[in-house]
Order: sequence, then C-alpha cells, then structure tokens
Amino acid sequence: MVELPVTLAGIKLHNPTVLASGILGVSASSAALAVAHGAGAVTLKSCGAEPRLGHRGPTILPVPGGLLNAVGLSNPGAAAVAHEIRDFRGRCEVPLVASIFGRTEAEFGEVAAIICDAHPALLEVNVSCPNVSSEFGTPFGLDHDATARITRIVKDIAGTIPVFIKLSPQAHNIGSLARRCQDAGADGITAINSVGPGMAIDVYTRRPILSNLSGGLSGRAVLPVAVRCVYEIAQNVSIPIIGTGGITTPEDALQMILAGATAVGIGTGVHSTGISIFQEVCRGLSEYLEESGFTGLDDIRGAANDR
Ligand code: RRO
Repeated sequence: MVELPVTLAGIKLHNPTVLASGILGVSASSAALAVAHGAGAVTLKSCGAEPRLGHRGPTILPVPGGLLNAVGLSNPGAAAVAHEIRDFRGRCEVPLVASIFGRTEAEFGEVAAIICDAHPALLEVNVSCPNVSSEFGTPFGLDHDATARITRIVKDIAGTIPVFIKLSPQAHNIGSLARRCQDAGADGITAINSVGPGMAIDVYTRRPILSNLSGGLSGRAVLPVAVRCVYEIAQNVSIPIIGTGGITTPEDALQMILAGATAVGIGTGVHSTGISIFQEVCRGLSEYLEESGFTGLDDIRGAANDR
C-alpha cells in the first residue's frame, strides 16, 4: 500500500483529496462527514460579509455529464462561518479550507479578517463565481489586475495562513493570471470553478429552467477543461495547485496530478458517486503507484509537463 501524503503550502494532508467548495455547505458537521469518509482536507462553501439567501429555486439541475448550478452564493455570513470553523477545529485535525468572496475588493479584506480570526488551515479566495454577475458585475477573476489586487489585500490580512486563489476557466490566459497571483503573494491556486455559464431550457414551458436563467457547469464533462487549465498554470507557477473540476475516478485524479496538481478537489463527484468517493479515489491512486513502481505522488506530479 503506497501512502499518499502531500504538502500544500506547508500544510500536511494525509492524502490529496480535498472536498471542493459549495458541495456540503458551511457546517462543521458536514465537513466532518467528508473527513470521516477519508477526505484529506475539506473546503467550506464561500462566505461573504453578510448572510445571503442566494437565488430562488431551481438552483441545481442535472444535465448530461454533470450539474448546472446557480446557487447564488447562499451562505450565513462570515461571523457564523467563523463559528463553524472553530467548532470543526475542536473536533477534527484534518485541514479545513475556508472560502471567501467579496462584493468589492475591500470587502474581500473585511471577510478575510473575520475568517482568519478563526484560524482555518488555508484560505480560498473565490474571485470566480459565475452566477452573480447581474448583481456584482463581471467576476473579479476575469480581470488580471483586480485579481492581483485582491490577492495582495487578502494576503496582507491572512499573514501566515496560506492563501489560495480560485480561478475561473473563463479567464483569458489562465497561466499568466496564476503567475500574477503568485507575484502578488498567493501561496497556491485552486483551479477551476464551474464552466460557462450554461443554460438548459424546458421544452414544455419553453423557458430556461434555472431561476437565474444560466448557471455554472460542473461534473465529468468539465474534466478536460480543468486538466488543460491546471497544465497551463503548472507551466507558469511554482506554488501548489488544487486541481478541481470533474474528478470522479482515480484516473481523473491522476490526470490532474500528471498535469501538475498537488491535491485534487472533488465536488460534483460526491453527488454522482457518493461520499465514498474520497476513499475510492485514494485506493485507486495507491494501486496505480504500486503497480507502476512509484513510491509516492511526488514521483509523477507534473510528469505530463516534462518535454
Ligand atoms: O453559489 C454559487 O452559485 C456558486 C459559486 Br459561489 C461558485 O463559486 N461556483 C458555482 O458554480 N456556484
């Protein structure tokens, strides 16, 4: 049995699987459930300064190859999430990733201050939600300068807590954007957020199904987009990457690691496979390493990038 430990910006994970943001909400109990089923780290849903209800239903829709979602950043607000982080830390040793968003650049800093006070192991900065542009305007993550400024603001506040910037696959030249984040002080990159937005239309009502009309696509269909993004990012940065997007099987996780990811985010796969997905992916990774004669994930990370 080959062990699978990885280190993300100095934080040790016993395996590379990370519950992705937005899948099991913000409660300490749901995060602990993923830990009990083998996740190497867990990410909470992104939170902002104030509580938000999010969009009206329907907010999530199964489509061929995955899910379309326009949840609309529903969350109980940073103060309540900070309470959940403290609760989680009291019961689990596994690293917790808190995820934050802001409606303005300055608000990213305000939310970071509240959340960092509760000492998550890592901080994810979500500049890439595709579902609130009618309210907030174009996602910050599509603007390289704004993303670099937000990175600097948050890193100044986070201090020793590693800061990971969550990027959108829609960003122009994602490799150079990741480089801007690194230069601005980011400790890592999470890639990717959902793809699109996309739309599904009910042929009987003849109207878009999601109340928000469009939503981000996640699940198996987006894996090739995510792998390409991680590959390009890995060619441009030396900081670690959490490769996220469409991972359902051990082979999917391997593709991400071969593209250069240090850890792998699992989100929609929890819906399609069930909570056992963390253990199943780890078992498959370990078997692959053993059968191929490798001693750990370091032996294969980024191998697809070697030319
Ligand atoms: O809440 C959402 O609608 C949402 C968020 Br914050 C995000 O980052 N990505 C996504 O697909 N949905």
